[in-house]
Order: sequence, then structure tokens, then C-alpha cells
Amino acid sequence: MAVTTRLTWNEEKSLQKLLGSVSLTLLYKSSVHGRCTSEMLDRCSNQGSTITVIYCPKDIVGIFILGHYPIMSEKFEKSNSSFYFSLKNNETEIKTAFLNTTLTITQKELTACHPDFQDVFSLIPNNSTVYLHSSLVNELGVKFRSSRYSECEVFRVEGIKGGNGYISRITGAAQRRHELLADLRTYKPSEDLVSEIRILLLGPVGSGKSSFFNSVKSVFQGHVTRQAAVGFDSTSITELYRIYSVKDGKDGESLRFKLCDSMGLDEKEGAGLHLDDICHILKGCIANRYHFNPQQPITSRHPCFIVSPSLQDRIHCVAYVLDSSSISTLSSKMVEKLKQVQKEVLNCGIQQVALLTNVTNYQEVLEDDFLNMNKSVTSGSKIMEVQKMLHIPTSNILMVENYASELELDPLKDILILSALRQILRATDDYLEDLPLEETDEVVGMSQLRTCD
Ligand SMILES: Nc1nc2c(ncn2[C@@H]2O[C@H](COP(=O)(O)OP(=O)(O)O)[C@@H](O)[C@H]2O)c(=O)[nH]1
Ligand SMILES: [Mg+2]
Repeated sequence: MAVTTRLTWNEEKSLQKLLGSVSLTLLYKSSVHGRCTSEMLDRCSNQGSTITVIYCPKDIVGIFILGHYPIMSEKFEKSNSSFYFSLKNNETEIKTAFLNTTLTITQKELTACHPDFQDVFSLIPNNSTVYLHSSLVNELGVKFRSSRYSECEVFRVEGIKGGNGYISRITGAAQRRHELLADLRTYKPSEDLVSEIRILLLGPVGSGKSSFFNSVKSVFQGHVTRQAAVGFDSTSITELYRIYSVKDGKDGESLRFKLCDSMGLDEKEGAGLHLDDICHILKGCIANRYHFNPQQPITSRHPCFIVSPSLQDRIHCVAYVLDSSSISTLSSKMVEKLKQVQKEVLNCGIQQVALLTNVTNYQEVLEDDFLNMNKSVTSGSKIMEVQKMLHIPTSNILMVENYASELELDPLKDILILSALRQILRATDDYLEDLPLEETDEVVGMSQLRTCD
């Protein structure tokens, strides 16, 4: 009788899709071929790339191994070549974890070792147990460190799109994303002057300011979220001043930066964010949720006006958000407006960067070894245009493709979003290190977010 898999049609399709529309051939099934390592090896060795699927009570976990299965007692020294995944029973969303591990197989177990965490994964066929290190438990979103499993299956993987290079690229991208996330999770502002950085997003209506906040939040939440309303209809245009914090995961700690979203700039007088309001935002005088009035800027009598803001309340970096597809068609009046704003920012001595959104060729980040988009030919000319217009150094002109209508995260978009954020924070650190002594005299504690509801 033919041996059949326990994967449902949906589960199998999701795994195939993850690997680039591959075909899967079942080689080993523990309940049929025996629960011991030698049986497993007999069937899986010399079969090329494989995927091992382990059926735990609530989750399916597994490991993809690029190239042949390891040989008994020999170390399998290939970095970037295996990754781990999890899948809730009967669901299609797969979580992946890309760790640089070395695989070893002995009579007793298949083990993956990481240079920092030691054993991160062990599969013990004889007593049907799988063990995961806490770092893997978090990334895979499973609720156990060790679990008995009811079945283990190994499949041969064939037809990897673009050959093994494809897997190396997706594992490389995932690893880069992982490093950036780790870096930003532990970020602390330089000099201990403030406990968190405030970044103000400024730019024309529709340039992607609110979407950038949503995108950053999505990356840290692990799924696409849309807290800030986006779009052009009257209910979606931002009219409130919003100081958003971002948590590391749903119940995680707040990260050490806040993104301040504002009303868009308008070239017409009496429309869009007023220049006087911008000055007050920069100085930290405007509280969260203040409702802008383009015709009448805030006054010190308003309940949302913060009379003596601390260094913590101030803006530490301004990001000019521009839609990269319409930079060359920005009207001269809008450019003039941006320059007026820039004058105020420079007067306050605040750090500035440019954030170009709607970068449709963002896949080119792969060619640039996940560094940034600045070397791409198409991006290069846009960067030069912005550099000429705003006189911002090219290293502070950052490119992102925000999450707009998609439902799933994309590691390449994440890499650009996280790289941009990291560069903004690094540039802001330079600003903090350079602050004149008299401005740093205030004792600054953890900020209480002031709100005017
Ligand atoms: N394709 C794409 N669409 C974007 C991007 N950023 C924003 N959008 C879309 O542009 C529109 C305006 O974005 P929004 O964030 O509301 O702009 P804001 O007025 O600057 O806050 C929305 O429909 C977004 O979905 C981007 O990077 N790529
Ligand atoms: Mg907006």
C-alpha cells in the first residue's frame, strides 16, 4: 500500500509555496518505517534537499535542509542552508526561523547547533520527542520547548525555483531581517539624554507618512497592521497629531523610538500643516492627538499646548517623506514649502533625513546584498534629485516600499523598512552626541505621553 502523508492539501501547498513551487516526495514516515534514526537515514540520505515535518499536538514544526541529509556522526557544516518552520494544524500561515546552525546526526538524535545558543533543535526518533531552544520557540510562535510527536515525515524537495541559489537568497534575506530586528530591539539612544527618540514624519498628503508608521508596526508585530488610517478620502487624511509608539510583538515592550505622524503639507496658503504648528511640534509643545486647524495654528492657551517641554518631548529627527514616483513632478510651490519647513528644522538644529516611499523596484535590494537601494540605477537618480533639492547627504536618503494593500509580510520590504529605521536612529544619535551642553542640562526621565482628548 502506498504510504501517504498526513499533511492536508492546504498545508502541503503552503510548504510548496514557501520553497518556490517545489514538488515534495514522501521518503520516510515514522509510523510506517520505524521510529529510529538508522531507518530514517537509510531512506533520506543521498536524496538531495529535504524537508522534515514533525506533527506535535497543536503545531507542525520542521526543518528544511538544503543539500543531502547529514551523515551519521559527521558534522554538516553549511551555513545558511537550513531553516526551521512552524504551521498551526490546518492553517496556511507558515512562520520561519533562519538560524545559522550546524547539523549533526547520531544513533540517538538529529541535532542543530548554533554558535551562541548551543543546541537549538533536537529530534529524538526513538522516543518521538522534539526539543526547541527558547529563541526558536519565540520565532516560530509555538508554546512548547519539548514535545512528544505523533508522526515524523521526511520529503525530498525537487524543482526549487532558480536552483539552490533561490533558497540561499531567501535564507540570506531572512537572516538579514533577523539581524536588523535584533539590532533595533536592543537599540538605546546615545548619551542617555533621552529614553527614546522622536521622529517626525513630514511631507505632502499621500506621500506615505501614515503608511510608514503602519509598516514599521507591522514588521515588529509580525503581521500586517493598519492602526493609522491611510488614503486620500476625507476620513483617512491625517488631521490629528499622533505620537505613536511601537511594541516589540503584541505584548512586548515599547521600543525606544516614537513615530510622530502629522497632517500633510499643502502648497496652498491656509491649507495643510501650518508652518507655525511645525515649529511648535519641533519644540515639543504639541501634545498627542491635537487636532490641527490649517487656518489657525495652536496658541499657548490651548489645552494641548505644552508650555515647558523637556528634551524628551522635542523632535529629535525629521524625516521628509516623499513618494519616489512623483519626485520629479513635485510642483515648485511644494518644493518651496519644503524648503521653508527645512529652514525651521535647521534653525532648531534638528537632524533630518529623507524617506522615499513607493519604491517599486525594491527587489533590487537583493542585488545590493541587502544593504540598501542606493546603488540601484533607478534609485540612484531619484536620490540625486532629492539630494539636490533638500541638500541632505545621500546616506540619509532612504528608500522603502510600505505595506499598502498586501496581507502578508515580505522579508525584502521588511529589510528596507528596518534599514531605513536603523539609519534614522543612527543619524539621530549623531545629533544627540552633538547637542550643546546647555540643552542637555535638563534631567530627562521616562516620558509621560501627554494627550489632549
Ligand atoms: N505601493 C505603495 N503605496 C503606498 C506606499 N506608501 C503609501 N502608499 C499608498 O498611498 C496612499 C497614501 O498613503 P498615506 O500613508 O495615507 O499617506 P500620508 O498622507 O502621507 O499619510 C495610500 O493609499 C497608501 O496605501 C508605498 O510605499 N507603496
Ligand atoms: Mg497620513
